[in-house]
Amino acid sequence: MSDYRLQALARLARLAPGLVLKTDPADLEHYGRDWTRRWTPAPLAVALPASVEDVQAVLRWACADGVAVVPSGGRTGLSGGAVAAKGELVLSLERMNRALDFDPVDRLLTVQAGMPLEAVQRTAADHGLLYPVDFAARGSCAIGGNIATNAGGIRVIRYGNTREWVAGLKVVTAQGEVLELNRGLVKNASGYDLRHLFIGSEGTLGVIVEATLRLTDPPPPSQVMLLAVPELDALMRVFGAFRSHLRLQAFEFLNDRGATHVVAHGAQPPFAEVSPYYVVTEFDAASDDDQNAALAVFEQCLEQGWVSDGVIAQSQAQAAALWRLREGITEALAPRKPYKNDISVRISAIPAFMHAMQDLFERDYPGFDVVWFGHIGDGNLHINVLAPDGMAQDAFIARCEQVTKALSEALVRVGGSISAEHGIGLVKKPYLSGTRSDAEIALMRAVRAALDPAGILNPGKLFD
Ligand code: 2HG
Ligand code: ZN
Repeated sequence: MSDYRLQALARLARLAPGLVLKTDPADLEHYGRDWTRRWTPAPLAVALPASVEDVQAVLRWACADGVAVVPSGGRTGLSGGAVAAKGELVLSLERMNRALDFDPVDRLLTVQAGMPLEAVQRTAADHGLLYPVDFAARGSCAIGGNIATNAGGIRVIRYGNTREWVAGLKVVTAQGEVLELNRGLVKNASGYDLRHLFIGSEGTLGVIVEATLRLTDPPPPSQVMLLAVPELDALMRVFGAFRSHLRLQAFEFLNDRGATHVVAHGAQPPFAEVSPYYVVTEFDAASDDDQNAALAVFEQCLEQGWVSDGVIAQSQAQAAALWRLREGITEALAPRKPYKNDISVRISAIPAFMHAMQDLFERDYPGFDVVWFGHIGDGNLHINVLAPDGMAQDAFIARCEQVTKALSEALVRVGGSISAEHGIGLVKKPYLSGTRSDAEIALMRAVRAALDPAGILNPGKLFD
């Protein structure tokens, strides 16, 4: 490290004595990467503040010294938004992980940004309420990162994205100012709602240090069902039937390749016979009427030939086993370094779009292992492609990028999005202009320049 950099870090340590600063190679590697595993981590150092004042000091120092800062939560992101590969300072909110306040009348929980999602959910449950955003990375991701990507997950169909649940935000701007946005108000018609600008901003506009989250009633008892679906066209028909007769909490699908990998990773095989597609759905089942409705809709789907088999969980353990088939996919595939797409189209466009995608993949990924799964009830599909044996990683990524270009063009035609929930980060930057117009991107740039004139916050992410 150059003398200048060392002196700069020494100055930072003096300015914020509460800060933990790490420069060990193992720490730089650990904090410099996210789940993308595509870039070699190379941060300058890792700063772990204990307070909002520490965060302010870091950002003031970074502005003065022209050091780029990468805000960092649980680094479970899949788009490279939290990667530090160019000498940036990683600003990890890991130590700021406590619940600060709960108000039972407002049903608001205020937490520090580094709190893991699962801890937020548990704290809400301790107060007899529910924080309903949920997804497989719940134990490792941090609420600040969830907000910075407007995280979605498996219950969006019922509860919406993270955005719906943020009633207030405390943000430190690039210049070290503290903004208190919306302060938990239900109604607030006093001009631009800046809170929403920071939600989904991928660490480019400010550092989220605290969030005031809305909580809701705990969900009624539910049941989990796994369905075998024989063909693509039947997926949305089953969705239509289930949605019109039941109150859905989740409606997820996976293809047989997904099931194969999760089973190889320890999950129970779904049925005796392999099916091209599977659905995992969860719905309210508070009464016998609900349960009968579920059986009736299942039988109706069976008669129509839209499902070929099904099983309903008889216990919590069985429900967890069924969920594992869907939620275990990311972990099961991770060692193979899959190339990921996370796209969305309107729900009504899903059937035609899935056919277009299937044609595209058959043409452009011949012989590749293509795993499809995701939140089909939200119009959100995940596509994970595995490199054929022996193909070098660079050649594989280059090939996948070509397919993503074609996918992005198909998305333009239907007005879809290149990122439904993972964010643009580094991975999807080349395709942003397929989802957002030139005018929109120009305005995004202007907003970023207004909030961070020195360009220190997560440079190179979202757009250059
Ligand atoms: C999920 O829905 C996550 O499980 C991860 O968004 C998706 O690994 C992926 O591509
Ligand atoms: Zn997802």
